[in-house]
Amino acid sequence: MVEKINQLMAEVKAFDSKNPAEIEEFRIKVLGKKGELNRLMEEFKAVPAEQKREMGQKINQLKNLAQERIATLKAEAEAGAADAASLIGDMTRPGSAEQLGSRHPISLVRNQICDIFSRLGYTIADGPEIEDDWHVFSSLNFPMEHPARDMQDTFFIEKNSDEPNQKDVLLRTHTSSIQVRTMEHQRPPIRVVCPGRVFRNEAISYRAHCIFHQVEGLYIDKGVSFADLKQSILYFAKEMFGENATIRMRPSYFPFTEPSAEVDVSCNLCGGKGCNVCKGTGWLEIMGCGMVDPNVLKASGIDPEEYSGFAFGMGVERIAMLKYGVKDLRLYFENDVRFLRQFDSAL
Ligand code: 2NM
Repeated sequence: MVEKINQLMAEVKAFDSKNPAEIEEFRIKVLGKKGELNRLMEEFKAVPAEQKREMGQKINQLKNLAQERIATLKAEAEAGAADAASLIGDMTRPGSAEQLGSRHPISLVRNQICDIFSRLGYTIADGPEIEDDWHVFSSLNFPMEHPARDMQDTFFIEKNSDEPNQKDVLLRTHTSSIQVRTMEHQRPPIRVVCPGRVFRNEAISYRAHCIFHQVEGLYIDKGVSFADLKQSILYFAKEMFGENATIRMRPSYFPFTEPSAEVDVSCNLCGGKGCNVCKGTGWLEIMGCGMVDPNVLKASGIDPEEYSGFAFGMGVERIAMLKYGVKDLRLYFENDVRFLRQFDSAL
């Protein structure tokens, strides 16, 4: 029996585990109801009276040793689990969401404009920001003395002559140059929208910037009329500003269109009654348009006797100001996140 007790003592001392289930298993084996210790207690009954005192002490020693050892191992296992948890965190916790950026309002509105015309069968065309005199001015019926050709209005990169030639290199002042390039390379029917940055030598203020964004459109086919233009623009206005939007056209002048018009949309803020945004008129100017001048068609190799077309152009900053109530155009260029974050739910 002494031998059995000594053997169990050695076993208890040697036992080591960080696994709570293993420790529990060992506890049941030694201290459980049908465990080794209770079996010893059964044997103890048969121990001769003169040995009982010594045996009893030994069994008690074994019991205390086993209880202490198991308690220590259990505490260590728990502490180890807490350490591991603090190291890798609670694996069942939901992950922290990645902070997403938001689209710039100019991109949002530019995409909306392009989408609306895509639904009317227009494709999107692209072109260079650095252009020549021909594609920005001469082919578009701008006379030599036109003020837009002035250094005061246009950023020239190379100004080689005051004669009409292709040597002047400049930053495009409108995206019409893309439409000219389209007409030069494609036969009608042509239906394109041309989004892009344009550059004008202007003093920066809340309503003007030297870099801004345009979307221009061009439709050329046999028998295209002003009525087609009006209906297309009305569709655009309703898609952009809501089903209740109406438009009006005022006669205007552009070198590249004849006749030309300025388009107003009914003010969606006051419903046409007049407010501070529409300055009491009930109308907001949104774009210019007109029938493409026969000289412009001819310059790009399209026969104006066979084909006619309309064109339109709008400033993306202006449309975005009206749509989102932005009061100062400079906000678009400062990239202040407090401004930009307001658009993270807008499409
Ligand atoms: C506008 C207003 C009216 C226009 C004309 C052309 C082209 F290339 F066909 F001649 N492109 N864009 C146009 C016409 C642009 O912007 C206010």
